[in-house]
Amino acid sequence: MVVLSKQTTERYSYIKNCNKTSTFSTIPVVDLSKPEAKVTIVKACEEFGFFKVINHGVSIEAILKLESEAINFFSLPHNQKEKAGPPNPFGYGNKKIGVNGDFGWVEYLLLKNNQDYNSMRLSSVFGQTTDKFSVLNEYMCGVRKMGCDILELMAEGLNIEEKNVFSKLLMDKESDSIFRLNHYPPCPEMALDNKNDEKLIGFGEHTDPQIISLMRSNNTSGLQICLKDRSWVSVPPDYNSFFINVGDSLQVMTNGRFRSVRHRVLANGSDSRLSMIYFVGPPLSQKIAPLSCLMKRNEESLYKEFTWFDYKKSAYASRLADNRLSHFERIAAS
Ligand code: GA4
Repeated sequence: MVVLSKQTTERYSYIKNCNKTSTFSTIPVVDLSKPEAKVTIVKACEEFGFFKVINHGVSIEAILKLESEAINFFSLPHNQKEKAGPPNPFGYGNKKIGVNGDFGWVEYLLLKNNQDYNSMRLSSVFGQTTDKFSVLNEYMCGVRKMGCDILELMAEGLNIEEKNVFSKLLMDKESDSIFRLNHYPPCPEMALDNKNDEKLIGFGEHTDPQIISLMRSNNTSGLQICLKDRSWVSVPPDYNSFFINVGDSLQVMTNGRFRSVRHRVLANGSDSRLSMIYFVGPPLSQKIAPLSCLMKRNEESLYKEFTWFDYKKSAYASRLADNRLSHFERIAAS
């Protein structure tokens, strides 16, 4: 349960005019088993920075086993979960997101792409048990494989000769990928307050700093994405599929051709939402810059040179809703 004190309730944000938000009915669906997948991926990344994946190849058993472990973890008494906190940046977090004053109606576990580290970080809650971590490992391996397939299709769709130009960043043993479990408990206040057309924020609007994010949730709604015209649309949940976000780093690597999608999660009055997100991050020393093979003649980079380490450092010093890429934009000399 998310425990709220009077002091923290005051720091929550609400969104007005929520009943006017429409449902995203034209969400691009990529069937990974179809030959047109690469074309659909590129179009979706250009238009929305977001798409849904079916026939993803991740074992449903692995998904359900991890979901059930996550439910068990979030059902533990608060003081037990706190033993795995605070998130520094890994570990258990409750309401507080990052270290710069963001709050949400959410509790979460942030984990590394390294099972030894994860079992050590959670040992005060789980002791030396290994079965929970093999469930996590199985899920992460399956999702990594899907991520690799998607990134290869992306390169093919962009007509890049080096098919693994993106996927090698995920498969590198130094890859700085991370994993997040988010639990949004039902918010009783929302159930009462619906008539006010105002919603409490579960996770505030932001873009992901990484390359892509691979998200699976249960069947509870809440996710919204921001379209090019700045309107917000609700994404209908689908527990059989994965949802993919383009992150800031991929926007840079494609020199702005792909769109890093702004998204948020609204709290729900009656149902609890559980999401699991694998954020594909490159090695810390990786230079993040537009790929030369994608640049047209005389096209200039929209961004200054930086490494993933530089970007991550700057991102973690920012507020959730900030436009993090603006510090790295190159202002064209007039
Ligand atoms: C957004 C994407 C991932 O969830 C995350 C988040 C991170 C955190 O929760 O600690 C950040 C946020 C995210 C971007 C700006 C900073 C850092 C919270 C925050 C205010 C794990 C990530 O990598 O960046």
